[in-house]
Amino acid sequence: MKLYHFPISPNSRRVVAVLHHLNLECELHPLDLMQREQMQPEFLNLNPNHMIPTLVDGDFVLWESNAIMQYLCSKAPNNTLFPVNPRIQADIARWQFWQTGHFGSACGTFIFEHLIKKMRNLGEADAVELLKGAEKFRRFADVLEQHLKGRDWLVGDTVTLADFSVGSFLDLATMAKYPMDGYVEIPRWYSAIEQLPAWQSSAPKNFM
Ligand SMILES: N[C@@H](CCC(=O)N[C@@H](CS)C(=O)NCC(=O)O)C(=O)O
Repeated sequence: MKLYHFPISPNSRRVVAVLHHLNLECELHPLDLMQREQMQPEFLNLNPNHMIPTLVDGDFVLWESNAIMQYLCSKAPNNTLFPVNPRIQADIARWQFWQTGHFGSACGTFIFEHLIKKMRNLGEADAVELLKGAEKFRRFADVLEQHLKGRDWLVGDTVTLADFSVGSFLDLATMAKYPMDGYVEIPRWYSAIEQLPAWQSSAPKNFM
């Protein structure tokens, strides 16, 4: 298998963490998004959205990080990240969709305004966008905070794909200045993710 990725992207990192957690063999092929390497014709043939992560497994090409994570679990029977149980899988998928549709896009405003603009010399952060972003962030972070009360992990009593998917965006919380004040459960839960060997070994090297 071969994974096209960009190490600092949370969408990439969570896939790499799953590869490490499951001990799966996979060649990691970084694409430098700052150099627009995702626009190369060979890559566009694999993913016309020009987005990483993208997995190639023989003649099967898969994009969308959460789909890739689920697919990787099918390669490791009896894994506990995505156990073969319809309700548990639906619960995990619920958080993965929630991350993509809501929480990740709320974090995305801060990543764009505070990190990407800096990396690409696109000017100062826009105060109006940050205000709108903070409202959206709090709406969904409040749901996460509430859910985590009395729980170690998002689904059941062990780490699952849900934690890697939702947690992946928190690695940029300080650098991208998410409005984290007042939250207690979210940092507690994320620090448990940070202790996982697979999360540690998936960390981007030499970033900013
Ligand atoms: N929903 C997608 C999002 C992937 C995504 O947003 N990738 C970004 C980097 S974080 C990307 O490749 N951007 C390059 C581009 O849009 O040209 C997933 O979960 O895989």
